[in-house]
Amino acid sequence: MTYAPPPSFVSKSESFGVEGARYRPGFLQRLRADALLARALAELAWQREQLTLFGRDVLAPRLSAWYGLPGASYRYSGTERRAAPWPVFVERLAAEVGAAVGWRFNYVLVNRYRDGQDALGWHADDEADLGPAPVIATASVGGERLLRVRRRARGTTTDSIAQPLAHGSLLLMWGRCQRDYQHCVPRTVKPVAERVSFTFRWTSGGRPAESAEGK
Ligand SMILES: O=C(O)CCC(=O)C(=O)O
Repeated sequence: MTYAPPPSFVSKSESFGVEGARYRPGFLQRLRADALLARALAELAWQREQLTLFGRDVLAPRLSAWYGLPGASYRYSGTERRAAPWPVFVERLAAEVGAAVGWRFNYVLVNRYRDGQDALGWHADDEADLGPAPVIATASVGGERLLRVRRRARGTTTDSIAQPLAHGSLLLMWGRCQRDYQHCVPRTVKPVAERVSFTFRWTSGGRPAESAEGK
């Protein structure tokens, strides 16, 4: 099945110059976004991942947590991340995001940027577990950070597009976006409040009970 965002999402969101990506500010009302941030900071099982970069073990410059449907797992950077059962407030967010974009999600990678020094490097969410044209939706709460997006073929940061990700916003990527582009959340020297992003996906890794198309 070829995915396209529903008209109800398109009418409330904006294009920012990246094919297969749209940005919706104000997806969550302010008080709801405030409460979600507070619960995420207090209740999720944050870990600092160990990554292997250019043959060296380094600690990720951010905290992360993984949740989803029973059995769902996701392999990236050479490691399998099995989802812990999602807490009810995360499951509710998954359902709301899914309803808004017309898709189902069985897995969320949650990233926590404690300050401007926490970041996420250039990458595409193009792992085999996500299929050839992943639908990926990111709800952001907390301090506003820039998402940078660049075409994979060119590969320089100077021609990247910058999209601010505001408190309560939703970013959607689909179709060839992961194949054609990379994205990152760069460090910033600006004073910035703590931020949490919930990146929802459908993974075929592990034993997910149902298929995304059976929605
Ligand atoms: O924190 C963000 O908005 C980006 C998250 C992301 O790129 C990812 O989880 O793959």
